[in-house]
Amino acid sequence: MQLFGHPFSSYTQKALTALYENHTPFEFMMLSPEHPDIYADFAQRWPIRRFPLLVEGERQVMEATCVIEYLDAHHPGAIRFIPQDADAAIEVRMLDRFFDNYVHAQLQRIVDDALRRNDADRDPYGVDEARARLDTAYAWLDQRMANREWAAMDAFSLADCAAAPALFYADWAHRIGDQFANVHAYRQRLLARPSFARCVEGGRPYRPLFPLGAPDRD
Ligand SMILES: N[C@@H](CCC(=O)N[C@@H](CS)C(=O)NCC(=O)O)C(=O)O
Repeated sequence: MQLFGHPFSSYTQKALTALYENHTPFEFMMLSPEHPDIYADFAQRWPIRRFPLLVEGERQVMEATCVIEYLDAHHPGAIRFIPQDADAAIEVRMLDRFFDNYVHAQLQRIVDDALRRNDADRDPYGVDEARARLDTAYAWLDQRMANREWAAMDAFSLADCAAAPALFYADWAHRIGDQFANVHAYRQRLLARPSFARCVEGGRPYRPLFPLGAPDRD
């Protein structure tokens, strides 16, 4: 199996967390200017050019959630990312969507805006909207996590793979308020999880790339 991605990319980290959880063997295909051939292969395989992308034989899987679904179906390990029970699986997928749409996508709007070179291309209205949505998401999550260790079904799952990089970077882009103690505690549990801690270490050398300035913590 090959995983195309970059160690500092949040969605790559989502897939890597699942791979590391079960010690699943794979080859990392580094997408960077130093490896133009790998990037050309990736771009030819997936013209949308969003990573990660998983390749196994003739099969290729786009979208981090689907990569994890694929791993769970074809390379199952001790940690099952999707519960067998249909209702439990719905809850896990629901939380995965929450983290992708209402945390991760909002943080990406803020980061993407900061990456724009020209002030004329900036979208302050959109950034304010993203920040407000993050505050709403933090508040909802804080209540949900009041008596929970993991996001869904009392076990580490796809939802936590989604949560880890989303909350890690969201806090950098739009600080999680001190009043959301349950979200902070959950983020710390995710950072302490060996699989995600490995992702954070892998991305550490690239922190100068963070356009808003990576804070001196984590
Ligand atoms: N919906 C995709 C999002 C992937 C995504 O946005 N990846 C970012 C890196 S974290 C990317 O490919 N950025 C490159 C670009 O926008 O050109 C998923 O879930 O995998």
